[in-house]
Amino acid sequence: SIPEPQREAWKKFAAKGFRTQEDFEKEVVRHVETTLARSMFNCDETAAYAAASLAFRDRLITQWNRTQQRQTFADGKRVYYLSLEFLMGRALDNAMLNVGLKDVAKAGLQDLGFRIEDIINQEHDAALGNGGLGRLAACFLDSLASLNYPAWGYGLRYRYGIFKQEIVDGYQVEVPDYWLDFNPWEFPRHDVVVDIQFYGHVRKFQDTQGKQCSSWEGGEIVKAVAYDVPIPGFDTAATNNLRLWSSKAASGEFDFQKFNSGDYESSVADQQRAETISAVLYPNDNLDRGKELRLKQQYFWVAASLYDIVRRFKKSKRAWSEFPDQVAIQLNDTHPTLAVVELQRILLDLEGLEWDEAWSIVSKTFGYTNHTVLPEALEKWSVPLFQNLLPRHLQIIYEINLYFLQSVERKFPKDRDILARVSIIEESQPKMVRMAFLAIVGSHKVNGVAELHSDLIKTTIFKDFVKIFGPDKFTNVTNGITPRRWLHQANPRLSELIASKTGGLGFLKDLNILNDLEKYADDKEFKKEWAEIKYANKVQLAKHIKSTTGVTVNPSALFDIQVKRIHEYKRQQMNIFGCIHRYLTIKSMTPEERKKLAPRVSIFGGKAAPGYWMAKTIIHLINNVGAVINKDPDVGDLLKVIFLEDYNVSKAEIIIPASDISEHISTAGTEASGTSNMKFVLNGGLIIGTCDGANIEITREIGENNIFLFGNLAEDVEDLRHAHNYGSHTLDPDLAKVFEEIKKGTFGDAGAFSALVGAIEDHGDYYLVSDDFHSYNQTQTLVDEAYKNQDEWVSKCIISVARMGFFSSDRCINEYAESIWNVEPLAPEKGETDGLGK
Ligand code: GL9
Repeated sequence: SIPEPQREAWKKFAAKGFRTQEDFEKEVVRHVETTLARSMFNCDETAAYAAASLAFRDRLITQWNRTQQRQTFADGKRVYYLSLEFLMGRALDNAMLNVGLKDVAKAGLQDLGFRIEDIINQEHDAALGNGGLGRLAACFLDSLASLNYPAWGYGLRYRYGIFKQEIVDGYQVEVPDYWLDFNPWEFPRHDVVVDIQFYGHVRKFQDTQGKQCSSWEGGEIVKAVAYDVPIPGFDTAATNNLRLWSSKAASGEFDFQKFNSGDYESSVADQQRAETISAVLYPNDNLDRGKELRLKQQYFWVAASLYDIVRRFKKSKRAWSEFPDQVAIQLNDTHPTLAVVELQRILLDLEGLEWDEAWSIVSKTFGYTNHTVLPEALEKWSVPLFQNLLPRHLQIIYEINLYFLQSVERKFPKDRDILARVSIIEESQPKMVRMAFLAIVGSHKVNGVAELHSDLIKTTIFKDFVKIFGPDKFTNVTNGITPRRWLHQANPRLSELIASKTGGLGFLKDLNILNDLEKYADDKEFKKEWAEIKYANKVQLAKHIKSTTGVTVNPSALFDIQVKRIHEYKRQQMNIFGCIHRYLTIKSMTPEERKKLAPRVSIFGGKAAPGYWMAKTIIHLINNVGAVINKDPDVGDLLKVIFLEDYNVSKAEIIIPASDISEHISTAGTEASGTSNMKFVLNGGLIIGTCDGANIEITREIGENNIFLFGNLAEDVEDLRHAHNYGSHTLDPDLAKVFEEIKKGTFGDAGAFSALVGAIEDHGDYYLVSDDFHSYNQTQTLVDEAYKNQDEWVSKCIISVARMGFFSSDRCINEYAESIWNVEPLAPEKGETDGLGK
């Protein structure tokens, strides 16, 4: 630290960050000319994007520094959100809006010869996530900063994010997403480097007091280098940190000896192997594949993050027993569960605490969020793989399990079966470590992400643990979304209209203010403006559709949208079968009858995991159906079927504000929450959905007159499945007609779709497509009817938006803070804000 007498000089020159348009332009030009070494003669939009981003980054880092200083001085509890995925999307627009200087930037860029929209569109999405789980983490970071919570995110800096999807001849093709070519939003911290150990063996020894000790030795070392991404809060100077770890070979160099002796290939192999750890995001959604490299990623990230957290704690010179008062760590799904074991290892082997003392600290520190009940998604790691990669951790897991099972035995001495059911080690061939069980045993709270889901985990997959630990350990925190990105940024017109009626942008900080809109639900003038905004958003999407698919769609038609990862449980197949059913109905009508129909555009988007063949077949079918229907002159505007390529966060920002109806039609009990359902309603679209996930709470909030629910209930799913397998399974007659048409080859080679049809016809229809098909179509007919009455439709939309306050991720984060983390916000002081021109 700088000595007192010199601090005045520092204060005088302390970075402030721009505040006026003139200062912004000055910063942009300076970055173009110095940082980028360009001039006004070769400054294209890419360079202007880079310079504008750097100007904002400078500002954010100033705020970041102050926030960190303030938090360090306050010396209070911090939250650490550990997530393997952060699906951030673009940063520039978000930074401009959160800092509150978008207008300044717009005018400044215009003065320098650029349109702000073009500049924003230069940015590559930061796509370090698969879907809902990763985007939830991103919304949480926004809320944590906006609410002034002292919080850090920890993740991996993948060189390749989720792949880009191209559609070639109707098939999905995956293209690597190399996004780091130029990323102005990160700060490499080459001084924050952690050595991470793998493999090796455990040495047992007695210390000088005769105590039995263990030491993990040998193996190999990989370096973790920190990259920091500033996370600005909305309308606050608080700027939090997302720290992403990148892997590097320990030597940092390739082997010159091998190189000189002509062994060129293996000379760089070590380096490459080390860098492989953080190279790619695994592209699976709701699926565990048990690959060694994935376990390596998990340990690498967890060990680096814990080292960092423990180092920060140790600076405060507190007693270890105070660790849980200073540190709350949230496990986003089971991916970071090794953190439980790693902290126990640090306390036991490195800090010399006794087992019980260490374990009491560990189990007060962690909270675990479960995001799915799908059995194929529950992580398990093979014991032999573990033994080889992390020998000491496996020992500790066995010990945790031993003490846990002993306590269970004491509690249920007569129940022998329970031990096998709840053991962290599954007695299979090979044995497996059940990560969810480890996470439950190692955490003080376990939560699901919507009411139904939180009930389901208590009554199904974690039932025994409720008996063991009592019901209070299990809780619900219904997911939320940030209204900053998903209303203000994605739908600026609607945001402005709402602001004009609710007294400014306050609703973005307290979303319950939306309630004020309800009194305009019958206001003619307001409804007109509302409808015009929806139409303008649809025109914008229609343009996007035209430019990417070549298909012309009518913006006056009902836009029916289903965008999300492609998965059988989400039932995009039911939607496309419904489109075929609609098509057949249209074909069978007289021209007079057709005139009475409401024109519809069915829009799909989403990626299939590269190894998920059935999901890829669904994409193929959607494209083939579109190719037939879209050029059938009998159909015209009455039905168009569109598949939008490469669905991602920035496309979602265009797509979501343009929906009239969106589909959230998972088999009841399978979608833990869903979050796009919330985004669509918040943007003035209605939804058609099953009684699943957060749909249920959305219904409770907005009222059942404002949502189109259909289908079987979660409580009936098991019986229906049983009946399919052991009773007689008759196909819904309309679905049978759809299948006939597919088999005739109307949509191309029928063989290509036989597995899709067969799963329903012959293999038990696990996702209950046939059971729900009739009520689905009937409900779609109700949607058609309702849409014809535009006046009533718009009122429903307004009322729904007015009642969506509950689904802000701010509410959600406050619930975590109060009921799980026990942390308080730490607001910036006035001066901190003033100095930055807010
Ligand atoms: C998910 C659930 O499937 C969603 O229903 C839930 O809304 C989110 C966030 O809680 O978590 N769990 C999960 O593994 N994914 C989810 O979206 N998958 C992906 O993120 C791809």
